[in-house]
Amino acid sequence: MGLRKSTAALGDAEWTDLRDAFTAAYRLSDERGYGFYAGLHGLPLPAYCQHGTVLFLLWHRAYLYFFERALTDALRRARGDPAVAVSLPWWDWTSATSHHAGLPAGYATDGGNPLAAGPVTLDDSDLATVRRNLPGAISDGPSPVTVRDPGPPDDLPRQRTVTRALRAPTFTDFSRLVEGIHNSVHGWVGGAMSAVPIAAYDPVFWAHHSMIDRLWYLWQISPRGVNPPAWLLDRALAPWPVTVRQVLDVSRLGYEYAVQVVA
Ligand SMILES: [Cu+2]
Repeated sequence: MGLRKSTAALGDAEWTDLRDAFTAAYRLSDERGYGFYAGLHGLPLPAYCQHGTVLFLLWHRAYLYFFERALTDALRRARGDPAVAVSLPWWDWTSATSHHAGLPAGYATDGGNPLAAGPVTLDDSDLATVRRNLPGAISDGPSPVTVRDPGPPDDLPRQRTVTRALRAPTFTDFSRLVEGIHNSVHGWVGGAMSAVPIAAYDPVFWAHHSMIDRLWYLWQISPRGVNPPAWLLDRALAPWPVTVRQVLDVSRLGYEYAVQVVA
């Protein structure tokens, strides 16, 4: 069972595995690689992501699940070790550390950290579109990477805002509230993360969405947690070969969330 931990709880070996896995995935230019997964969210078209719909949480849970498997596969191939595995950590932007320091230290921009920026592997026409419409989202030059422009750390969402969402009485209410909080963090990170078509090229996208998925899990196991409406349960979550019903139980997907550490 994969254990997704807070970024504040990862040890040195886990950071090394994560960095190596991203690096290995960056190097794959086919459907096993980073560019393929990042691209499914927006550019290159078609965009599959679900925002502003009741499928928001459901689609992104499937997205994280298949991406996490791809990361693990990439690391296994790179190391020649079929036993290694990586789990996506979550970035708790409500924590005291985040409200003081902003982005998790492991994603910080410093010499050659693969988690600081991701390669934006789009063709020339899509790159021109991004540069025209989303200025400041990617770096200049022929091999662009994602850029960030984070806001003041204390502007990140607060625990009381999350607590209010966790009291939502229905799945659709909860989904709508959490998506709003989620949007504010995308905007706070700025740059590529604030633009849906290329947000998933920034490696911190996955830590942010892991936090969102975890909040849904916490709501699911709370007394208020209920399934999405019955009419939704057999909907497919394209392009993933799974239905809504199949992503409801994280233990069935083979992962769980570690208990929060104080940070
Ligand atoms: Cu998002």
